[in-house]
Amino acid sequence: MSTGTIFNQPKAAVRLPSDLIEAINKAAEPFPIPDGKEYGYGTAGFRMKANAGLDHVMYTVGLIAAARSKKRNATIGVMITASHNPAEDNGVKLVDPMGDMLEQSWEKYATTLANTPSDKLGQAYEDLVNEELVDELRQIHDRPAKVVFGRDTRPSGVALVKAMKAALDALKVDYTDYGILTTPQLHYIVRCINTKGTAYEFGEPTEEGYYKKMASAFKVLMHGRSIQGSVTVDCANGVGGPKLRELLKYLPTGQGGIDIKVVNDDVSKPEILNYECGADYVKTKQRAPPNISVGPNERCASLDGDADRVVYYYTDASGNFTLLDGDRIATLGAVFLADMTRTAGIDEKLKIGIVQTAYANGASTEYVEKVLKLPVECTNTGVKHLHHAAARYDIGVYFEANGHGTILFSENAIRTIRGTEPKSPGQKHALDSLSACIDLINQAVGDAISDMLFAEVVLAHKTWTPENWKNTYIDLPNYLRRVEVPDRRIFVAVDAERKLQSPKGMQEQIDNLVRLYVKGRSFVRASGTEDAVRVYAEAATRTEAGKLASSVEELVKGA
Ligand code: NG1
Ligand code: ZN
Repeated sequence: MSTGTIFNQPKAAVRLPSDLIEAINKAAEPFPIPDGKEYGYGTAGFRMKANAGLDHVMYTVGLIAAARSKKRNATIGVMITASHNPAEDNGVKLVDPMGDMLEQSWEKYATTLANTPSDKLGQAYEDLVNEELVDELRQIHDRPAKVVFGRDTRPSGVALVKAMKAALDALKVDYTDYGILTTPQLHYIVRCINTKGTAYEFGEPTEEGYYKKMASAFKVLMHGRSIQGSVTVDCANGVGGPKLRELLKYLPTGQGGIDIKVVNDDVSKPEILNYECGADYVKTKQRAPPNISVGPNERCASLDGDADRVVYYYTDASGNFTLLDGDRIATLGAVFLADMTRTAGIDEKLKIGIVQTAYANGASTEYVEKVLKLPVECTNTGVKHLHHAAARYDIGVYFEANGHGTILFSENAIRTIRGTEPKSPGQKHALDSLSACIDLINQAVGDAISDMLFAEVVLAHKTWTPENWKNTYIDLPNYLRRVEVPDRRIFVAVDAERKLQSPKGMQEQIDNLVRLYVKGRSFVRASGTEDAVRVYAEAATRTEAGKLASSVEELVKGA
């Protein structure tokens, strides 16, 4: 990857003061690119071994965050985390003003600057200024910038913050270090800051504000109801543990309250982060973390290492494990919101839709279309794609099967819910509940803690056990295989990543295999976060799903 390739030569170049260029280069000196290293801003931002040159990336992210802040004339966020990855990894993502992911058109700048050697960064920053921060009055670069950031519990985060601060200091940019936060908390804070004083004020831009907002919405939704039994929450020994414990101080217990048992919340031993626990472990292994012991049919939930994913599960009296994944949370939420809008008498005014990826279980898609009779859409993998699609509905429910997702309410939905005069106590209750959902569900980004509270509320409203929840539809048995190949880039997927365009002829071969199985479905795509290809297969029985997965895996290996 060569440097500066994405920058067009500006007609009338703006020159930054030479002492600023020198300051940028000088401050970058302690963070060189290791020999032969190539970086890329992918679906999960930058992610790698923390000691393999991530400090260089962090420095350049400081430059990008500053430039983006000037461009948007707003506060930009930076979250330092490697989510469900092992403890020795770390990563970083930029957060746009409304608490959403960095606009895709800027990802290439992040990649270019990351791949620029330290002594060329001043020049690369000037190129970026010319590309994006010059208007007729040449004033965009003169705007003040503001950057806020947080990190998960990984010890490497401390040094990474230092590298980024070096860039922000070189540019004399104002910043606030929020210390240790969950990913969704940082997104929440960014959105609060940027909406303060507007008609769309999101909340108090503090951690306490986050807990208070969620807890008061929870109380409204729980009014006169009770949650059956307790829920055991596995926090992956990550940041979700201490933050969930903090939230508990604001939540009611007893009648109308919630009994949360927090487990795997030890953040004092970095090496146990995500180790044999957490949402990713449970979803990929399709079993409970070995150290969780709960009674039959008791609800369990697992968060991932930065608390933006959640999955539920339980084990019945015969010892059968059942996973209630992101597809289940989406359908549970959609059922509830569809019922509530009907009771509130506003269902005609609001369009509800569900957005999934190809990894959604085929049975969930069928359930949404045929039973719930709601529109369902499939997008590329990666929450930014789902988020954009969901934003086109009044109530857009989006979840990846792995438990990452949220529900978006449009301006029209918020106005309708909060502006409709109730004509009966039942209608008033439904409108109040919907209004509280807008606050309980994190509108900025998928949030494990908020999603979990929402799921608990819905189960309480419906007086559903986890078994009732499971019985809404029966998942098709499925396998997700990770296949290492010499070059994953030859696997080009189209049609929301459900079909392969290349290697030539492979899709026809997959189609021929799929035809042999009842309810068979399989697709192949290159991972955006790992150097591997993923094979997904589902079929009517576990044996058949396994056979289909293996035969497609063989095709991929032979490519
Ligand atoms: P890749 O590695 O591109 O499959 C994985 C997840 C995504 C998403 C991203 C970002 C699966 C199959 N893929 O992407 O859903 O969460 O990581 O973390 O779960
Ligand atoms: Zn995560």
